[in-house]
Formats: sequence, structure tokens, C-alpha cells
Amino acid sequence: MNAEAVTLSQLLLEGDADGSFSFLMDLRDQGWTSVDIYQVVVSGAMQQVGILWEQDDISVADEHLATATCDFMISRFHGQVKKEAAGQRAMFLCVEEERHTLGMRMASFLFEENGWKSRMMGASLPLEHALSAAEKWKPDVICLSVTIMYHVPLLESYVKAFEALPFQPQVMVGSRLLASYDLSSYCSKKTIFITDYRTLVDWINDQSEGNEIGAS
Ligand code: B12
Repeated sequence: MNAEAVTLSQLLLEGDADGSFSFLMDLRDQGWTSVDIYQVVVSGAMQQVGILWEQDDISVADEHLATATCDFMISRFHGQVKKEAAGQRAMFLCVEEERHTLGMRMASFLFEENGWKSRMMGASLPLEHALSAAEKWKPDVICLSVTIMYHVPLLESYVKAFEALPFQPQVMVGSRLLASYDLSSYCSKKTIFITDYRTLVDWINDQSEGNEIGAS
């Protein structure tokens, strides 16, 4: 765990909204990119919160305060760095019952920073509602997030339904589980798997260089 992540985890656990936001802005002034801030510092800080929680060093209430402060902090930070949205659209949601949203929220910010329009549909979106939202908005990419292993089997129905839509959106799956498990049997050959934000931004840049979505 790097020093910046540990410092940020302490600020989040104190519920220090202004201090944590200023901490990120200072890192940016020192030349940190938002990709590295999200990947190394914010993700690292939340992992540290998870470790303390697992070891029973902090309470559930402490962990909720840190999560709420983190959510507010990243939104405020993104407000400072986001750009005018142009053409392509990305929609984000968690499969039903899945409540871990911070990972996909930062992914949505990185899409926006790179000029995409995004719609964050949040936690636990039942498939029928996700499908009707997608049919109306017609995103180029539909990004799914899953964190808890027993939610993984649900991916299959979501991926199948989205990939069958007539406008053929690219389906992307992001998950901490990808570091340890192969989720491809729940998806299709067309599905893209992303484990970290640097890979995500490389993929986004690849799209703006004119490569067709889905081509690899
Ligand atoms: C905050 C938190 C919560 C919050 C989430 C609130 C919120 N709004 O997100 C709350 C309190 C709701 C919660 C609940 C639970 N949690 Co929880 N939680 C965490 C914690 C501490 C941090 C998660 C986090 O935000 N990490 C930071 C983000 C940035 O990381 P990430 O989600 O992995 O995302 C990365 C990649 O996966 C990727 N990514 C993820 N999604 C997407 C999407 C796209 C499109 C892309 C491109 C990339 C991408 O991008 C990120 C790059 O770093 C973790 C600890 C940990 N080590 O992560 C536990 C953790 C994930 N939770 C855990 C558990 C067990 C639970 C509960 C079951 C606890 C309980 N008994 O109730 C419930 C389940 C709730 C549910 N139904 O989903 C376990 C999971 C263990 C396991 N083996 O599966 C963990 C690991 C804690 C632990 N060490 O035991 N949790």
C-alpha cells in the first residue's frame, strides 16, 4: 500500500470531505494523472479501509462514513477535471443485488474525462429496467460491474440480453474478481473485461483513434 493511499484512507475514515478533496487536488498539482489518482490512491485507500474492516479495527459505521466521503470526494474532484462531452455514450450499472459502485463510478468519470457522455445507473439495477433504459438511450458501450462472487452468475443474462440489442452495444465488464477468476464463461467472445483504469483509458483512446468498437 503506498503512502498516499494510507493518508487518504485516514482522511476518509475521519469523514474529512474538504481535507480529502484538497489532498486529491494537491496530488493533481504535483503532476499525478486522474487515472493514477483513481487507481493507485483512491482504490488503494478503499482497499485499506477494507483491510481494517476485515480485521475488525474499524466498525461498519466507520466503513460507511469512509465510503460516503469517498463518493462525495471523487464526484467533487471529477467536477474540476471533466471535459465537454461529445459523441459516444457509455452506460454503467451493477447487476441486481450488487451494491459496490465506486469502481464503476470512477470508470464513468474516466470516460467523461475523455469526452464521452455517460449515464450512471448505480447499484442493483434489475435487467428489465436496464434493458429499457438501454433501448431508449442507445449507448455505444454498456459497462457492468460485479464485486461479490455469488452475483457473478447474473452476468450471463445481462450480457446475453444487451448483446442481442439491435444497435449492438459493446458490453464491458469490470470487477475486482477478474484478478483471480476467469469470468468469460458467463459472458461471450464479444465481451470486454477490464481490471484497471490504465487499461480502460488505453481502450478508450483506442476508440478515439478510429478503431471500430468491439474490434480487437
Ligand atoms: C466500500 C465497500 C462496501 C460498501 C459499498 C458501497 C458503494 N457505494 O460502493 C458496502 C457497505 C455497501 C459494502 C457491502 C458489502 N460488502 Co463490501 N466492500 C467495500 C470495500 C471496503 C471497498 C470497495 C471499493 O469501493 N473499492 C475501491 C474500488 C475502486 O475498487 P473495485 O470496486 O474493486 O474497482 C476496481 C476494479 O474492480 C475495477 N472496476 C470495478 N467496477 C468496474 C466497472 C468498470 C466499467 C470498469 C472499467 C472497471 C471496474 O475498477 C477499479 C480499479 O481499481 C471492499 C474492500 C476492497 N478490498 O475492495 C469491501 C468488499 C468488496 N466487500 C465485501 C463484502 C463481503 C461485502 C458484503 C457482503 C458485507 C456484508 N456482509 O453485508 C456487502 C455486500 C453488498 C452487496 N450486496 O453488494 C468483501 C468481498 C469479499 C469477497 N470475497 O467477495 C470485500 C472485499 C471486503 C472484505 N475484505 O471482506 N461493501
